[in-house]
Amino acid sequence: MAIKKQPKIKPCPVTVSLEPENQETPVHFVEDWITPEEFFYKRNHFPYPPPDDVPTTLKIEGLVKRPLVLDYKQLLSLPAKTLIATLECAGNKRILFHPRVYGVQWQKGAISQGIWGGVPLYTLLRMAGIKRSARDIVFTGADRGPDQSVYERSLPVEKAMHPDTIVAYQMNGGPIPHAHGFPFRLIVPGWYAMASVKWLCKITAIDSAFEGSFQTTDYMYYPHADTDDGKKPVTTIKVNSFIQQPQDYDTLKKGLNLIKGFAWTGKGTISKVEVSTDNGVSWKPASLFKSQHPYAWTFWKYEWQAEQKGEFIILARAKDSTGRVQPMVPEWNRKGYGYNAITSIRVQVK
Ligand SMILES: Nc1nc2c(c(=O)[nH]1)N[C@H]1C(S)=C(S)[C@@H](COP(=O)(O)O)O[C@H]1N2
Ligand SMILES: [Mo]
Repeated sequence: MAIKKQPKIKPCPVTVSLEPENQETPVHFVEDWITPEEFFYKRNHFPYPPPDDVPTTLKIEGLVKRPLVLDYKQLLSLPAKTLIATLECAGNKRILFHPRVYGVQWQKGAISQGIWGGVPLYTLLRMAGIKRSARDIVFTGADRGPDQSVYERSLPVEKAMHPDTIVAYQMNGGPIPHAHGFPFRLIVPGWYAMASVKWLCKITAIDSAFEGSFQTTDYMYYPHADTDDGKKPVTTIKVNSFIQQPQDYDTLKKGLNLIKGFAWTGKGTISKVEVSTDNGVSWKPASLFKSQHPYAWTFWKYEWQAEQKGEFIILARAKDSTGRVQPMVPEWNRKGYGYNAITSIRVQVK
């Protein structure tokens, strides 16, 4: 009897919550630079906006000389730019904080990478004639909370005018899927992904610091449990890494074992990844596989000759070209953002 060809077995997203939909990428099993839509993590504060409620036009108003309303075709006719950028939720790895913190209990998969195509935001702001008095640019999504609250975030003018901050209308070569913000979403490479507003329908230039709740209450680092002293906004992605293989508490055989993963940063590029197989006593450099794209993650691998049986703690520590290094101890904060302590797993060699 002929052996039937097996269908290709695929990973699937890891569900964190369904209403609203929050799902992780199966990060141990992504081998590509580009995360396909079916595995792309999803992070939503509100239910999805019904597709018919999402405007098909983008408004640009506030402190501009020529307020604009642009449709899909008009946006497509403007000079476009394509970039590969990592999106990482500021709450990625929240579950690892000690003491534990409240919020969506993300493990290590609130991170994905897409090819984003669209128009640099500065092109639109110049077309509209942004005024000198503008200080913050506010981005409004079309999704609504139960009390009609809105998802809004701002960028300071300098970051808004950065040539790589784009209003995207393409993800991975096609129109942006509804869950990821069709028709338009902001992409802010290098910043945690709360900045990349989905279902973008309005851009407003204002002359003061924006004070919406997703900017002043959420997405702030609160270093203390019971006071707001020392609070700071969450912005740039910290240097970080992930071990894809082996997995935590795997059992390995004596001999050659491949340790691999990826590393990323929101500032500069990854310059080094070091691996320790003795809980930090000694460190060896991993081989890096860098993308041409400055905002893409870097794959790394290290071949470990496991000579002895026993239990081992394997660590990975990434450095970036600006000199930032993953710390041994994460910066604990009450809302659990920006966890980037040295990546650690435990394995048994039999
Ligand atoms: N309009 C809108 N934009 C949003 C959000 C949202 O809830 N509503 N969530 C933000 C957060 S916190 C993250 S991490 C990313 C998630 O993008 P994704 O679902 O495409 O992966 O979108 C950001 N943009
Ligand atoms: Mo997020």
